[in-house]
Amino acid sequence: MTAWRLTEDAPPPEDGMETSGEPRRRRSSTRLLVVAATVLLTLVGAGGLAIARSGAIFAERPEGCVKPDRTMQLYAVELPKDGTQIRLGYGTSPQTASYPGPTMEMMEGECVAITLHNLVPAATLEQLRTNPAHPLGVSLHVHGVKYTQLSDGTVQSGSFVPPGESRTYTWYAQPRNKKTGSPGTAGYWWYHDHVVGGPHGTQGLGAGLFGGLVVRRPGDPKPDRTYTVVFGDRQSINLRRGAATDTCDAQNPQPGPTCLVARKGEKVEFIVVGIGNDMHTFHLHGHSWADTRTGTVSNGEPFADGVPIIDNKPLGPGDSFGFQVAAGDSVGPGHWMLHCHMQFHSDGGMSTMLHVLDESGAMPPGHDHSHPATAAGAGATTGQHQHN
Ligand SMILES: [Cu+2]
Repeated sequence: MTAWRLTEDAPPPEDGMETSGEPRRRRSSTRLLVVAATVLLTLVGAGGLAIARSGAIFAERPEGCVKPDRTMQLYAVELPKDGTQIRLGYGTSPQTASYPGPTMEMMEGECVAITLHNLVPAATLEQLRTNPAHPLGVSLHVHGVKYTQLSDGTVQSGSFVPPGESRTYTWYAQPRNKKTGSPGTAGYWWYHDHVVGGPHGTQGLGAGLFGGLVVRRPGDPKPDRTYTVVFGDRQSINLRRGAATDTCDAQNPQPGPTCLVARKGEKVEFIVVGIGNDMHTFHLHGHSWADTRTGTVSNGEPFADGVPIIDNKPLGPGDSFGFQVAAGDSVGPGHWMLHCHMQFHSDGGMSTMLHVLDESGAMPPGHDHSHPATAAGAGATTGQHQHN
């Protein structure tokens, strides 16, 4: 059967932010002075200082971000329940909210202002609240890049969004700086709520308020598509287990949080994140990657034997990493399993598939596939496999 066919034509990775070109160069000493003076003037003259809910005065933007290069809108919404579980998601529009949320992409040197609109009903937030004294709201807390207290996304700093309100968060992808010793911010990161339910956003995270962030350095390899894979509690991948982790339609697979699909040879990027309380190990069948910042080794460079090539990587809560692989490289099209390698986790349903189609976007004959957990319901009987 050749039902598997990817019809859409090389879309941008998810519906995240697109980078707006190369970061500006602004690094002569004279220029630095001017910038420093501008920062001061901006802070003092243009409302660059703001008073948080707590009453403290904080800078609005990190040093180096004179003004945002880009702005974007982000919406926190309530999604249909998963059984009895309340589900929330971030989206660049209320209609496209999902868990994980949109994949964010920045270039080092870029500064982005993200306005978060809280459309989650107060009653829903009340249900998720673990302590009646805790304020109702959602927030945006990010890992890896720079932000001030006003963009911390916590109750303590007053940087959250009550129901029906909006707030702008500023992220700065600080570049490397030899003078200060800054290592830069390029890497694979994530963002999440830090307020829903309690002071650490545990209920918000558990409900779906999280997403991936990649910060690139000029010259980094660009992928053809990006998938964010979040390993969490109760043997979950993106809060789903078993059959629910993979809802690809064989006739018309649409890339998304529950459909990891690519054509052979496409550069597929994974952003892998751990949430919750469990340790995991991330394993992808048939593909391996370099254990470097980008998960790649530069083409044309002599192979560095000091860089391990791996196909399995430990992942603790709050950890994130990423890599790129050429889909089906040397191994061809097929249904390549992606799972947690802690055996009781994979046995419990912590397993999904990367579907690699041929170059024309079709699944070659003989590659029928059914997930064990879907086999009974879907009536499929071929291609069953064990997840371990
Ligand atoms: Cu696991």
